[in-house]
Amino acid sequence: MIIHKTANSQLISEFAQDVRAGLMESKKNLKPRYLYDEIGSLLFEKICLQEEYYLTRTERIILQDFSPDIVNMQNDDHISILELGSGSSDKTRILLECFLSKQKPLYYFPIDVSHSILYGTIHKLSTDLSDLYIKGIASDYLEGLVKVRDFITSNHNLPNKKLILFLGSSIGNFEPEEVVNFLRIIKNIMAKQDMLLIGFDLKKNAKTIEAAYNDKAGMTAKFNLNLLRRINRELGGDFRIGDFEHLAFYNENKDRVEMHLLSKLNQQVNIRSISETFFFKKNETIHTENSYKYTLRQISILAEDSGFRVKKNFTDKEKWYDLALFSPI
Ligand code: AVJ
Repeated sequence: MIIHKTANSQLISEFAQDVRAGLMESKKNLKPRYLYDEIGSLLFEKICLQEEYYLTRTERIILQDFSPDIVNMQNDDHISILELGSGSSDKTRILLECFLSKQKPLYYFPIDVSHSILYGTIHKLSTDLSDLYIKGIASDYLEGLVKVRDFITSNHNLPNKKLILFLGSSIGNFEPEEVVNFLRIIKNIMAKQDMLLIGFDLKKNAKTIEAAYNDKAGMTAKFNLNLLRRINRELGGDFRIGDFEHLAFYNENKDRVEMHLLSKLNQQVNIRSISETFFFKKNETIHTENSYKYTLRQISILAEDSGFRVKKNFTDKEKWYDLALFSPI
């Protein structure tokens, strides 16, 4: 945890700082990464099981259908697999098993900010898949990538060709002005023969998209509202959860789903650890997440803008979701 010293000499966390800054803005907002405390991560896993949340299910189908093709596109070269934000590695397993049918041993480097999730994943995968060597890296994406790259270059017995996975449409959380920069940094860490496989949620009718973020079981609502509970737990907030509601809609002009927490009434909220009081008007919202949706054309432009070309798109029959294989140019 990064600790900052404030003017009045209180020690407050980065989370506290970001909450204060986000709630002081004229359009109140909180960063999506704070949705994922332990409870939030469990709720997200439940979202992935909901009928309306087509993203996970569709990505799994694409991996089942096309893993052999993805493996074949590596031309029998031995590769090491790196994964950004591996989470439970549930779907990745399909691809890992497919690689294992062609190359043994296989080296897999999951990178995830959560120690506890990594630990569970490593344990499970290594008991189930012999011939899979796993080295988990608990850090954020780019720091983890550099670490793994350096590890691979200094160990001559490891395949130095890399396939980097970035699944689950996590790229959708990046703002358009950030995403090119992020991909360029990844490109600079890659060698010419390496490849990058990215999961993109594709544009489709608004109803289908909105249903995915408003599931009937209320998991997405719980996930979103948990952010307020987290502020109450960790920062001594006094949010009355029942006085806020989950709001998610597709903003077609901006190609994104927006998730907000809406104040049902005029109210004020105190947050003890930062000694602040925030005022909410009736229907005012806290913007908690954007989830961008792409067209195949936008994906190809994004690739070019960041120094890649799309080697191949793997989509489902309905073209709801795309796994794009990028290669550096
Ligand atoms: C993990 C960012 C891909 O945007 O669909 C799911 C997060 N938010 N339901 C997404 C999320 C609400 C998810 N990503």
